[in-house]
Amino acid sequence: MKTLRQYLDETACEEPLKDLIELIAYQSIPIRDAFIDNQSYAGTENTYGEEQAALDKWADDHIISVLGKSGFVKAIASEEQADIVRFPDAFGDYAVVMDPLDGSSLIQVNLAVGTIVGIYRGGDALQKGEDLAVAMYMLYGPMTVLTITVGGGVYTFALDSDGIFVLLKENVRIPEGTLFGSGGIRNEWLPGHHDFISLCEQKGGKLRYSGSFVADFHQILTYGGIYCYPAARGKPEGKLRLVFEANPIGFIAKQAGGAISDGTQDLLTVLPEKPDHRTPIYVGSKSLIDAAESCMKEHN
Ligand code: FBP
Repeated sequence: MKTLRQYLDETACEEPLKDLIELIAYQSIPIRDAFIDNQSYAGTENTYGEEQAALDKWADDHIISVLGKSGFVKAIASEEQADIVRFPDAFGDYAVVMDPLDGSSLIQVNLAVGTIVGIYRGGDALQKGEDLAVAMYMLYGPMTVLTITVGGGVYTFALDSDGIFVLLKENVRIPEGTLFGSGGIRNEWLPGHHDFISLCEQKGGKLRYSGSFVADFHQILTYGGIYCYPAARGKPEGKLRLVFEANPIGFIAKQAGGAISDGTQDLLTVLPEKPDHRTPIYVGSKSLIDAAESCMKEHN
């Protein structure tokens, strides 16, 4: 089976970028091994006022330490850090954006969670999603699966028993499906979102919402459909973060023939104002994104 490195050697990526991608992907092994000793909450809050799981902090500290020592990375923007972490003496000129452990409320219940990563050239972490060089996530489920794009389509790899990522699927395309999942509290949803979810239900769509954005997106990538975390009454920005969550996942979705929106526009064209820029998110099959935007427009 083709390995991750063999796939990367077939792409236009420069050698240092291939090395950085592999370095990040294989941190999934120590992160996976850290689950058993990091089941509780850390007793601290992140910059969003969310309780940090011990594994959120462990994965964040671990990846920042590994990347800092590597010399490849000038800047890291992490969901678990209030500010951008800088390495001015790095020889490389990449910037990494990451959600070290997405879906952390599911750690204690042993459901699938993941690590979301985006890589930019030019050392600046606050770039538009459409300017990503690489978007990837490692999903810790029954298998450890890496989903990646370097701009030439989406590929998935599984970690084999020798600890090597081997090719699972190539040139993955998001089907036009009907699965749907929505965050937020129904009686706080805005009318446009209410209408959209009713439309999904009228189409006979099945509800799929686990509490982990990355796991729910992986289901959409496979079967088609849509994941939503909408704006709500008093929460016009929704919950999720543009830089660490929306952009890498949205870049993968677009490379797989899908789309990402905030309900009114392509999120990959939005320049982040600050690391903790929050945004409503609709990501998945193109036709459902178009339908969601139409529902929002009717109520504008
Ligand atoms: P983090 O776990 O990285 O904070 O991510 C946010 C998240 O957990 C998503 O993975 C998930 O889809 C959503 O929030 C769940 O939110 P809620 O509990 O409000 O439904």
